[in-house]
Amino acid sequence: MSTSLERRTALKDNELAWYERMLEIREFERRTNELFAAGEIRGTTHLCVGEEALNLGLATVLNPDDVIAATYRSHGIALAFGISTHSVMAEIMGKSTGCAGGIGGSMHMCDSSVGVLPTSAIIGGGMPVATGAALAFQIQKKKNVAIAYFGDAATNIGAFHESMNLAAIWKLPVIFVINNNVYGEYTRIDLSTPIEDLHIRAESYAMPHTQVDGMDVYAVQKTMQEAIDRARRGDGPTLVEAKTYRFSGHSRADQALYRPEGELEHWSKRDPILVTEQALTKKGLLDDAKIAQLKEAAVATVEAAIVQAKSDPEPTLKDMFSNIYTSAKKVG
Ligand SMILES: Cc1ncc(C[n+]2csc(CCOP(=O)(O)OP(=O)(O)O)c2C)c(N)n1
Ligand SMILES: [Mg+2]
Repeated sequence: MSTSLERRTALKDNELAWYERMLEIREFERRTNELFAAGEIRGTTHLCVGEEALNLGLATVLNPDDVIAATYRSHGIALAFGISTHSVMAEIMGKSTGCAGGIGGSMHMCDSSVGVLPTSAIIGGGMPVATGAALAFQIQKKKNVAIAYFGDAATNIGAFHESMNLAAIWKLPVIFVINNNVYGEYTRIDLSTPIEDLHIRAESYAMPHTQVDGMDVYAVQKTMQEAIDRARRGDGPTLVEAKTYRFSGHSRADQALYRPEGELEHWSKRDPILVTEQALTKKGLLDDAKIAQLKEAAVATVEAAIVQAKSDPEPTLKDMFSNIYTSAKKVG
């Protein structure tokens, strides 16, 4: 079985592998939803369907020793960054073989070998963490960058403004990436936020900013590369707003019946899987037979991960106290 780092490296300059990983994320989310509905997984979950190109766009331009602090909607980030389907599924199922030992669940993905800092359920929680990681890189004179990855609604929270301000004044190597998927929980952006184009908020902090089509992996890569180059040169942070769409409801129980009529259908035409399929077909890298074959392979990969995770052991009671520290010593 390949390591997270190998799975990450396998994406390098391999466009077909980006598409395959997107298919894997899509199928993973489809099956995760089914497993929750069937009561086979406890807790809740937040699907990232529609955000696959953004996930891959980030994973393919960052180096494995760069870091990302993402949110509870990050199964796709975890898979794109290299964590195995089995490890992510086992975590969601609360099994000890999961990437957080089965203690964290759906909202807590992590793997330091590929720079995935623990994802956070607290809105805005990852932004000061990414900013702090960038400060550490700067102090250590390293050329690495940190990504803060968060939703549109999170730009209304204090941590966003505090992190942006500090990053700008200290020229930290951090890129703030808004996944603007139009909704925050059950509320459309126009009901919670007075502007639709969120990147202009960077003006308040004299920070470079831009907007990108988050459904197009190539566009994400290009935009991110510019921001990353700026950060590595020592020229400070950038705010990137990626326009995506949340194809699912907010969390597992939500059917998103509050969507305006036709909105989902409108965005479905820009489905990132479809957009990538069209681009790769045009380049002669895909045809209908190959698409069908790769889709079948994604189904098999995810199914194998589920079968394995189902038979894995649960964490023990003692594991509850592993990795817990008091001020001076490790408890468990
Ligand atoms: C500090 C805090 N406040 C409120 C919540 C409840 N909450 C969970 S998700 C969410 C909406 C976030 O929307 P957005 O930032 O757009 O991210 P998305 O879910 O669309 O990815 C809210 C308010 C929370 N988890 N943390
Ligand atoms: Mg949102």
